[in-house]
Amino acid sequence: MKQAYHYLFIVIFLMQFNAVAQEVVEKTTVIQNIESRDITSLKGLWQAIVDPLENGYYNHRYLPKEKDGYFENKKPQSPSDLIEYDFDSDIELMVPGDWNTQMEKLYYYEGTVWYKKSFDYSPKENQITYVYFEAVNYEAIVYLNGEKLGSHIGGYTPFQFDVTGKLKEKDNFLVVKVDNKRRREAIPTVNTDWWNYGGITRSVHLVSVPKSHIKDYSIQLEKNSSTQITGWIDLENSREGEVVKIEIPVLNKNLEAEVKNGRANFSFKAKPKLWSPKSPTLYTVNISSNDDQVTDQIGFRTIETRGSKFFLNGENIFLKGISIHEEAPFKTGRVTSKEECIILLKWAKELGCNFIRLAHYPHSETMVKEAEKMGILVWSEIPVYWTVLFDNKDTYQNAENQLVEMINRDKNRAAIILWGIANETPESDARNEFLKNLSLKVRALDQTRLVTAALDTQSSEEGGKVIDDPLGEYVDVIGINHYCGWYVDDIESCAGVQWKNNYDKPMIMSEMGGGALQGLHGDKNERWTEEYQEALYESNIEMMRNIEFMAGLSPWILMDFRSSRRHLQRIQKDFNRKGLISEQGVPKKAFYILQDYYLNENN
Ligand code: GCB
Repeated sequence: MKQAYHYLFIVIFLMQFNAVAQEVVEKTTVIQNIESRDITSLKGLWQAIVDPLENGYYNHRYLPKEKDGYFENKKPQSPSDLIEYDFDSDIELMVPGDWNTQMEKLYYYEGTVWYKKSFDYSPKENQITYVYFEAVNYEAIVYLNGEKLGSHIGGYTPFQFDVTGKLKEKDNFLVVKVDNKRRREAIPTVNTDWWNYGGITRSVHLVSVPKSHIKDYSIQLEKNSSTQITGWIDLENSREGEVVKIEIPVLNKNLEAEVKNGRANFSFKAKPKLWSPKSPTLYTVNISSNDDQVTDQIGFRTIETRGSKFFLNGENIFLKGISIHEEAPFKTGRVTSKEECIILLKWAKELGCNFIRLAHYPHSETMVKEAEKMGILVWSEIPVYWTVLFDNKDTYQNAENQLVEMINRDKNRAAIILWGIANETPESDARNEFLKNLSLKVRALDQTRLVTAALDTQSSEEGGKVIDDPLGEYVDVIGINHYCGWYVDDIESCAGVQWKNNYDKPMIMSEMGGGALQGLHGDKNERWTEEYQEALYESNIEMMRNIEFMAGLSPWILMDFRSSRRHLQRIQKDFNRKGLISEQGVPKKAFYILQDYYLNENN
């Protein structure tokens, strides 16, 4: 009997384990490169209901509703029916877009909003249809025609659901419960320095693919080689032994690879012109299977470190960067268009950058692709920021999921050289273990890029700073956030600060800076003036000239951005003012100091 219980326990345990594993798979597997697929956009106005008490989800006993939830989109059938919600007579919100900047009453709102979109759709024969979300902040529960499709956690990475056979020719309705409540155990946690924009912040598409289709692929140069291109192609519903073709017309390459267990591996010699900021060459790559075909623009480059230096395609490179939040120029709110991405990137180019740090979460795929076209190297990171619950297993799983989803989406982008796993996390054993595991995860998924983290944990000693955080051991590149002249020390002292590095690895000054209100002028000792920020940049640049292991920098930040920590009405008005450019697109004096450093030094 005891034995039987034991057995039962194991079965239940395995079932549960399986359920968790399936959840993870559901969350992390999306189709690669939707831009090249047959897609129907669901952008535009969606109907919406603001539901702070989650009345559409929980009953009065606080149990999830199995019926009569708002996802049913019910209508009264007779005058006596009681239905206390109605999408048709409620508000409308634009998708993609955050809700905070679309309606005054939603400016500070954090909680649940129900979104609904009705549409007609004629599925093609023998095709699979996915509903694909580029990003929803933070938790999404998705329903189609009243039936739950699934859920997703994490505000900045894509997810999809298979809706084949569930669509009608007329009057489908897709309902999404979006919840951006901050949670202590979440990634990010409750405390950040950026606006918690809620909503379906990036585009939604219906993607139609043949039943047997190219689901995902990886194509890049083999580690340490500039002539061996290697990779794999995953087919969904493939036939064993099916052949896939890889064609790079400009390189005169035409190859075939056989699918085994759903995957075709390949490796071949080629002499591509290497991608670099000076010449961002991208090649058209056509991948085709019996039934499907995908086209991508792919660049090839190598990146490595030797001692404290970076080598791109074997040549030493200094990273002249700037940090960027995904905040729209001129109108603020989340970036929602390619044009907005291009404006931000052009400003970075004008500043003289060859590098950007996309802080503090994965930016849109469009942002990364546009940066790549312009020849800008990218640091991409997940929002493991400040004091997340490092000793909580679910928190770790969530962080790892977001990391996997980020790498999955962008693994073919030559522009990305650095995966950032954390920002300014306080030292502890639990934190070291958590971040060590994330670094191992990156290495298991991608050996061709470098791991980094932004640290604010350097020690002080007489006359200077020492980089000695134990995390230094697990990363390839050490990011240092240091606000000399703003949060610590006087501007005049910055130029004289000496730095030591206990690790023989490159260091990027991943943040430095100070606030200024564009147009406010005065003495260089007066905070918030453009002159103060200018003097701060001059003094910090002097300090950086003396750090011989410094391999790049990404000062904080390109443009002023919204943050609910910034209450000084005279200056901030809910904006972090450390931008080199105001949110209205006007450069401050410090912009030209950094520009001069980038254009006239370190070429
Ligand atoms: C930091 C954070 C960044 C903040 C910045 C600031 O160290 O990494 O997210 O916005 O400082 O302005 O205080």
